[in-house]
Amino acid sequence: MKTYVCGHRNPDTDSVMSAYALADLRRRTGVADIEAICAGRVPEKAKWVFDHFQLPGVKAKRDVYVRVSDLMDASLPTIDARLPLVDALRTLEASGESSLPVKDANGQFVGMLSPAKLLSLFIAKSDLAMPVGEAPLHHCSQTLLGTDRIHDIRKAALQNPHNHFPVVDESGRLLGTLLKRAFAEEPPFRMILVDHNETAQGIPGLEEIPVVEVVDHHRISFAATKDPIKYTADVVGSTCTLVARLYRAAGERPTRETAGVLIAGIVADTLLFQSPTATEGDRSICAWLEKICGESAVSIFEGLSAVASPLTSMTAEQAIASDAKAYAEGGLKFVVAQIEESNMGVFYRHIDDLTKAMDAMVARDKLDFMALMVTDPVRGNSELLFSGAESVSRALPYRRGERGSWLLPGVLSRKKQLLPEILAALA
Ligand SMILES: [Mn+2]
Repeated sequence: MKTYVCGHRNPDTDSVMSAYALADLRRRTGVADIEAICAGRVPEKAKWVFDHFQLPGVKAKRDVYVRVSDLMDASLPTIDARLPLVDALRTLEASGESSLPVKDANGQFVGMLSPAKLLSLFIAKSDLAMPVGEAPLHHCSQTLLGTDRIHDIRKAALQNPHNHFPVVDESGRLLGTLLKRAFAEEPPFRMILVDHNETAQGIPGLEEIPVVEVVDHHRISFAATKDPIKYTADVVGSTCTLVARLYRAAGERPTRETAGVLIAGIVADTLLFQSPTATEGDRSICAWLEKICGESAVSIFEGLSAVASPLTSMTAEQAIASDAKAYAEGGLKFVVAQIEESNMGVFYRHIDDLTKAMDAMVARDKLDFMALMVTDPVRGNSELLFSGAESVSRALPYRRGERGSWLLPGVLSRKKQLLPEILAALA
């Protein structure tokens, strides 16, 4: 059974780093098949950290939906169409199944071998040395693609009178067999969530897979679970702080590289402890990690800050989407995106494209409004662009600057500073 460790959609550095480091810890403490993944594109800053510490990094995955190929029964044989029918029937008998798929010399699926279809041959006392491919095969069962989502094919398959479904790839090559009873089994994956706990913010498909652990520093909005799970939450500046504490609690010492990964997550989320979300707990665990890593938090933060900003390396829409969080509060659907940019001149040059992209995203996603917070971590300020629901933007306690953006002096945290103001404006 595979366990994925995954942060939120539109992943940030803390999300990716905490997934990587927690997977490493859980592997050491006995979870054999575990993999850190990234919900969508791996952000440039996270790539820099993995390159800097010469680590393989994490795999980007679009979703964790269970696919037909994940549930296929690999132990079931497939039958070569050139095999004498009598030998094919022996294979079928030995398998204990009532039906097995047959493939031709090129691996193409040709039909299902099923005794009921062969009765006419027995009545006519035909020669059972004939190649099985020339015997009457069963063709009407549902053929599945290995990439089909179980979610999409379950209903039709359960209504199908057959219990054996041939699985093929896009070119019709036989991959194996899916048994109907596989639908009744538990999904073959487990999830560990880091840096989020709301299903809506997680990787698509998450809702179908049991969550066995959560490590997070956000508000709790987690669904009731069937079984007890591990849940680690605290009011600290970074999920990596919590993961580092888990290492300590388990009596484990991260490697030099993993300590660096954890430092990167901490300084990225706390903006080198300048953010109001930063706590003494973040600072003290970071000091422990610096000793193990041999590199300072300041130098890692500088390395991260030098990575090209989304505003210069992406289109306006990509830059906004790279860290956009969706909310539904007070009957309104809205998105609050954040971009870090230590050169506000770059932001001013992009105000027009950003505004256009936001208007288009509001219309396309049928949002009530969208806010984009552009944060200058060096000077400790943010500016805000707003699209949609003017009643909300007017109710915010901010002044509008000469370039049309709202000025948010001293505001660094979307979660702790901006979101409460938006929720108050909605009320
Ligand atoms: Mn975080």
